[in-house]
Amino acid sequence: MITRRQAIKLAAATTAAVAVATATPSILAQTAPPAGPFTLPPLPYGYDALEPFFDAQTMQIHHDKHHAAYVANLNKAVAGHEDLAKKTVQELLRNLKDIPESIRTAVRNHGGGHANHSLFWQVLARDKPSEPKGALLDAIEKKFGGYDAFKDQFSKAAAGLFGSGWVWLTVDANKHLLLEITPNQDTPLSAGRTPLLTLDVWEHAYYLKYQNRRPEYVAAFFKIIHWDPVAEKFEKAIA
Ligand code: MN3
Repeated sequence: MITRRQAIKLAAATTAAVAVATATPSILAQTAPPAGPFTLPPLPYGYDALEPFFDAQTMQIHHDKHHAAYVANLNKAVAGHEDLAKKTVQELLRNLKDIPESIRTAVRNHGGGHANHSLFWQVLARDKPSEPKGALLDAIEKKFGGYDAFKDQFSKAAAGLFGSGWVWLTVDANKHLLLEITPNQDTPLSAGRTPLLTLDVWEHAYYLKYQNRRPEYVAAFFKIIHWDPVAEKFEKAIA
């Protein structure tokens, strides 16, 4: 025979068990990110492909954790907005003013994070020509006074960027090259420019290998720029 006290305890335990059982699926449903519409592009090379300049551990965490989180959070932001889900992330970022105010900051931050990293992976490679050529080189010489001068100005911009952000080579509406910096995950796309080349200057991009030595990270970047896709984007932008 159970006492009244035992019966109350049993009832409480049963209620709690039921509450846990019914709560669990809805907690999962809230925390599991929607599978789309945006997806994490695979790295176009192995994690260790850019060693010793960018280390494998940083590449793995940077792509699989940081970039993945921007994609997941972008998907959360656009959930329930069917019209936005049909657009590319670049289209969203080019027209931020058209995004509902309630999710505009989330799209700017996480959409920016997705688009910026997607470009960043594309413009890196080992054992490719270390300098631009052709029409892009001509434009760099005209704008910056030579490739070395460009490299110097870009490196100084990266070293001097306060906090977290990105350094860019872009093309403006008049088809002129620009050197730009943006804070956080902002992108020159939102200012009407076409990004060609970019460098992630968030600490998560270099801290494991370079700690506070950001200039060494920037110097390493210049050894592994893949200029072919940069030149292709330039030629398309000025066509
Ligand atoms: Mn990053």
